[in-house]
Amino acid sequence: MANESLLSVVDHPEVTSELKSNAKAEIKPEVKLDVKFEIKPEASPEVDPPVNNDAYESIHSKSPLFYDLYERKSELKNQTHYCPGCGHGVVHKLIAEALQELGLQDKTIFVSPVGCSVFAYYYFDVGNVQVAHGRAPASATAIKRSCPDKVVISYQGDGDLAAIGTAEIVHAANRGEKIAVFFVNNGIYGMTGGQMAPTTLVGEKSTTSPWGRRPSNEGFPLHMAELLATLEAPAYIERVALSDNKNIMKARRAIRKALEIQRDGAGFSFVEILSPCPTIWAKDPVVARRWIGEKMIPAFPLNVFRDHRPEMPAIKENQPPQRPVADVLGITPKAGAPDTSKSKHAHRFKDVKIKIAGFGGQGVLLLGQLLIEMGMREGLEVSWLPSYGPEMRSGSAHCHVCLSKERIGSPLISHPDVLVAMNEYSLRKFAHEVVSGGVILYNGASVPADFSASEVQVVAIPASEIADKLGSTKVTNIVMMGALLEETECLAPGTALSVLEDKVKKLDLLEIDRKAITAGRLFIDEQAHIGAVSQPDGFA
Ligand SMILES: Cc1ncc(C[n+]2csc(CCOP(=O)(O)OP(=O)(O)O)c2C)c(N)n1
Ligand code: SF4
Repeated sequence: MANESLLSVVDHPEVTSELKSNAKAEIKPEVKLDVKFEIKPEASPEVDPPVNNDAYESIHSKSPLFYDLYERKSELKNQTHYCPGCGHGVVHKLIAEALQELGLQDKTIFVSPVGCSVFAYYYFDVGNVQVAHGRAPASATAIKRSCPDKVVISYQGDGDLAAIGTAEIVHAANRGEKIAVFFVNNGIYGMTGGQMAPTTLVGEKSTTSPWGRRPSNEGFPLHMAELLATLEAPAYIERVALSDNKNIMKARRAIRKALEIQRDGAGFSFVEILSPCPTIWAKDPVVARRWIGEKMIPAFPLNVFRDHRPEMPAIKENQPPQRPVADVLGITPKAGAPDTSKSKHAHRFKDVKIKIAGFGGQGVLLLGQLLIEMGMREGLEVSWLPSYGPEMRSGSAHCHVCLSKERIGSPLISHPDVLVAMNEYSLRKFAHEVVSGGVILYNGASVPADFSASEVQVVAIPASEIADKLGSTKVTNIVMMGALLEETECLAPGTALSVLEDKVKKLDLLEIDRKAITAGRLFIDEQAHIGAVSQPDGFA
C-alpha cells in the first residue's frame, strides 16, 4: 500500500518524466510484495502502522551556526524568508556546515549583499555586515585587511556581483584578496521581480527581455568564473551546481575548500553556484533543479578553473614605511603635549556609547570628533559615525560616539548610554533609545513640562544661554562637553583642554572654549537632577 501511494506521487503531472522513470524502475512490483511492515495482528491491514519516532535517531538538525530563532518577523521565527525550493537556503546550509566542521564560527565575518540574500544576517550566528549593492568584495577587502585573522565571506547574487558590482569583484580577485566569494548564480534578479541579469541565458525571458535574451541587443551571458580565471592572483575558482544531490555534494566540497584556503591564508577563492529560483522561473522546485542540469550547465560548464596558490613576486624595494601612522603623517605630538601612548585617565567604564543630536550648525559633529580625539589620546578605542541631511545648516544632524577599552564591533549605536540633545526635537526623537540607567543631557533651561523619560536621568543645561554670556553662541557644544565630562567622567577635562589647544587656532575663541568647559562642569556640580536613578555599574 505504501508503494502504491508512492507510485501515485510519481505519476503526479508535475513530476518530471526522468524522475518518474527512475522512480518507477526502482519501485518494482515484486518489491511491493516483499515489503513487510511490522503490523500487529490486531491492526487493520488498511491502516498504515503507527510510527514509533523514538526508534529513529534524528541525524538532520539545524546547524549550531544558525540562530535558534530568526528574529525577523514573529511569524518567521523558525523559517527563512526564502521561497520554497530556493537555492539560497541550500547554500546557506552548506556554508554553515563547512564553517562548523572547520571550527571557524567565531572567526567568521559574513558580508551579505543586496538581493534576496540581504537577510543572511538573520540566520548566521557569526559576525555580520550588510553592504551596498555590488560592493561586498570591496567591503570584504577592508574587513579582511583590518582583521587578517578573520574568515571573511562575500556572499552575492548574480545581479549584485555580475552587474552593479562587476568592478568590485574583478579588482578584488585581481588583487588576490584573501577572502572567499560565494556567487549564487540563478540567472535573474530575484529580489526585484525577475529582471534580466548578466547571466540570463540566451533566449531566456525576463521582465526586461520579454522576447528572450538576444545577444544582438543584450549581449551574451557573462561567465564570471572563466573571466576571473584569466587573472593571475586568484587561488581557487570553481563552478558547481545545485541540480541534483551529486552536484550538491560537489558544491559542499567546493565551499569547504574555499574556506580552508582562506583559513590557511592562501588567497582569493571564488565558488560560482548555479542555483534555482523557482519563483521567478515560474517552475516547480523539482523542475527548477532539473532545469539547471538541462539548460544552465550546458551554458555554464562545471569546472575547477583554478586551484593553485598564486606566486607573488617578493619586491624588497619600495616597501611602504613600517612606522606609526602619526609619524608618517608628521603629526607626532609637540613637546609639552600630552603623552598619547598611554591612558591619562583611570576609566571606570568598559565602554560608553554617546549619541549627540541637534541641528546642523550647532557643532554636533564637531563635538563628537573632539570626544574621539580625546579618547584616542587617553588610549581608548574610539569610533565616530555621523549622520546628517542634505541641508548645510539647520537640518537635523547627529553622530554616534563609542569610547571603549576593547575593540569596537560596530560604530552604530541603537541604545546610547548618554544622549546629548542639543534641541527639543532631538530630545523627543531620541530619548526613548537611551538605555535604562542612562543619562540625557539636554540643552535647555528646563525639561519640557510634558516630557518624561523613565529609568533615565535627565539634566537640563542652559548651554546656549551660558555660551551667549561667555561671548559666543558657537561654544554651546563646548559647554555641553564640559557638562558631559563632569556628569559621566568618561574623559579627563585636562585632555579636553589639550585637544582644544591643538585644534582651535584663534586665541580669543580658545579662551572662550576654556571658560565654556569650566562653565559646563560647574553647572553640573550645582544643578538639580530630574528623575535621577542610581548609576549603572561601571558607568560613572
Ligand atoms: C544601488 C541599487 N540599485 C538597484 C537596486 C535594486 N536591486 C535590489 S536587489 C537587485 C538585484 C538582485 O539580484 P541578484 O543579485 O541576482 O540576487 P537574487 O535576488 O537573485 O538573489 C536590484 C537590482 C538597489 N537596491 N540598489
Ligand atoms: S525570488 Fe528566487 S532567489 Fe529570491 S528567495 Fe525566491 S526563489 Fe530564492
